[in-house]
Amino acid sequence: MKLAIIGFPGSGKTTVFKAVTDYSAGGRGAEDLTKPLLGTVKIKDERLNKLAEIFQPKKITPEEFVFNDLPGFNLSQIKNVETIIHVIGVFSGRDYKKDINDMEIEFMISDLAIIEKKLESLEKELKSKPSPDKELERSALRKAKEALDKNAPVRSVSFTKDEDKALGGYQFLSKKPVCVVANLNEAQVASGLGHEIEVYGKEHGVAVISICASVEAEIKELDPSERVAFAKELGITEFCADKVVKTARDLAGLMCFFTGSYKGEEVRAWPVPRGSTAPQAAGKIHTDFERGFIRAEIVAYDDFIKYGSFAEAKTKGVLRLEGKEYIVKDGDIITFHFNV
Ligand SMILES: Nc1nc2c(ncn2[C@@H]2O[C@H](COP(=O)(O)OP(=O)(O)OP(=O)(O)O)[C@@H](O)[C@H]2O)c(=O)[nH]1
Ligand SMILES: [Mg+2]
Repeated sequence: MKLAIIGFPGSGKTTVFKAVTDYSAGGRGAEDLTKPLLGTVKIKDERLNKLAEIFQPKKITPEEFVFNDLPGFNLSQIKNVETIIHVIGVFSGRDYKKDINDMEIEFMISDLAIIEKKLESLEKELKSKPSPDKELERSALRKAKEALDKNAPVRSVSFTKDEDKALGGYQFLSKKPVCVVANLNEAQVASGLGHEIEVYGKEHGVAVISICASVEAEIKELDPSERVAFAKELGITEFCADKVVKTARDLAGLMCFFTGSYKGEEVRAWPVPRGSTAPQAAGKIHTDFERGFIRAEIVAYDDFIKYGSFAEAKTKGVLRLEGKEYIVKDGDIITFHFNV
């Protein structure tokens, strides 16, 4: 999954980026501000460690997400990301309600411009050469435009499956999930403003996380062994940076399945969209796995932990053979069989 951190200039995007990702100084030089900073985040998942205790693999590979951070206010480079992180500089006195609203408007203006232009060219095309596909695309675009004209984001529209397909090539910003990160200073955290903003988010259907990014970014600079003690001194019990990542993952509709074998190369968590079929999940590992999919051997996570091995799971009847139609569940441990 790719995520972009955006926000109005000086809102603390780069500070949030440093608090959240494994970025260490030395990536993009401060001199080249036109390029995005790239950083990765490995998802902490206790289940992966438990599986590693059983499998004893050579390495453990968690889910990994890529964040990019763009300087200033820049919407041009976020088209290809799955989830948007919108940082609001509450610490510098920004009005969070206004910023949440204004950013959504920026997304909608950008989408509307694309749609209007496309509709114009589609009208011309359809006049000279009728095509059912293009007609479907036009009606789907009209549906999106209708919402935007009423100040509603594209994500509020319910498209049919076919319409969704027809719009597959578009990357509407107001259709993407947004996680708002309210960047507070320490005094604001102490005053309970973070809680107030999160409540506001709940009431308005916006995912909001409040964070003191400058403090968390500073903690990140410390040696891992010192981090917890230092955080405790400051009264921080939970790193909000982790919450940002987990929330973004949920918003993107992702879950994960695991692969591994006893004393094997690696035990690994693979992120896939909820509702993925077994072949689609196999395709995450390799396109050959999807193309030549035969069947999948599956043990649910809890069953596997309970019985401690594939052999024992099989004896107890909880190792299942599933075919092409199987919908993968979060935590499934899967061995794919394929033929190419
Ligand atoms: N007091 C306080 N200052 C912060 C906080 N977060 C960021 N800042 C400061 O605000 C300034 C801007 O922070 P950045 O993280 O560079 O903001 P940005 O959004 O990346 O800025 P641009 O990329 O230039 O748009 C810096 O001087 C930060 O030290 C915070 O939580 N509290
Ligand atoms: Mg920046």
